[in-house]
Amino acid sequence: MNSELSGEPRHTEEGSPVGRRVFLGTLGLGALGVVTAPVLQRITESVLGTFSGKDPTGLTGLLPNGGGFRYYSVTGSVPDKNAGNYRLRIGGLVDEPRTYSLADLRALPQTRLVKDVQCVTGWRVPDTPFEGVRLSHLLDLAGVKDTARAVHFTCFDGAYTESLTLDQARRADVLVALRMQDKPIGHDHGGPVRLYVAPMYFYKSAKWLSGITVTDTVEPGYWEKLGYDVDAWVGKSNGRDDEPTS
Ligand SMILES: Nc1nc2c(c(=O)[nH]1)N[C@H]1C(S)=C(S)[C@@H](COP(=O)(O)O)O[C@H]1N2
Ligand SMILES: [Mo]
Repeated sequence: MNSELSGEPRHTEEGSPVGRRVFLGTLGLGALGVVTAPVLQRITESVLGTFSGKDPTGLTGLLPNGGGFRYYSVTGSVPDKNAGNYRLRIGGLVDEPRTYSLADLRALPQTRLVKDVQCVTGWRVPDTPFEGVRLSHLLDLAGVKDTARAVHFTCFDGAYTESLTLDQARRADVLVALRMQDKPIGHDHGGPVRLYVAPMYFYKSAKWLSGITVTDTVEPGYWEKLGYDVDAWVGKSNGRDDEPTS
């Protein structure tokens, strides 16, 4: 969130865009100095490492509207998790809270979806395969209580959060994804497990997923507390019909 590249432009409640610099102005300069360098380094590494295969310049991910994915993280560094130490906890308003290892998740029925990825900042990657366990299946296995209305997601970066209404969470095109682009999800894309909310802007697809908590009200996620829509249907929210601002 401390650089122009890792964050998202924000909107006021009235819908008018607020530049990232304005937001940075609310942070202490000390924090800015400490955090900016690793974040930028991370992005550079990610762009050069992950995307150089598709783009010989290695710079596509830095360009507005360029092809391919961009690396996003609201934190400067994220721990690596693998089949040995990854855990996903499901709790809250459920009959049987439980913890899944990566092997547990792999043993459940897998669903593959191929759709377009759309970030609210404008970049888009068509026809991207995601594969994993339907969130609805995990909710059924846990046994959702009658009072439940929403689902909250936490991440092992220690900062990012997301939310869905229970109805949204039960859609067949919402996955706890183990694979992306027909391979295991790499660290930079939120591996080993990320959420994939196909019908919504990509900010809903929380990377480095570590917790699923069933709740009685929607608790807004990281960007949603900063003005993004909780209901992030592609094409219907977040000022996508507004004039471009840059
Ligand atoms: N944990 C976490 N998940 C996240 C984000 C983030 O900063 N942290 N950014 C979101 C946004 S805005 C986008 S566009 C996508 C980017 O995914 P990618 O890095 O695989 O391209 O992740 C989403 N999930
Ligand atoms: Mo995004």
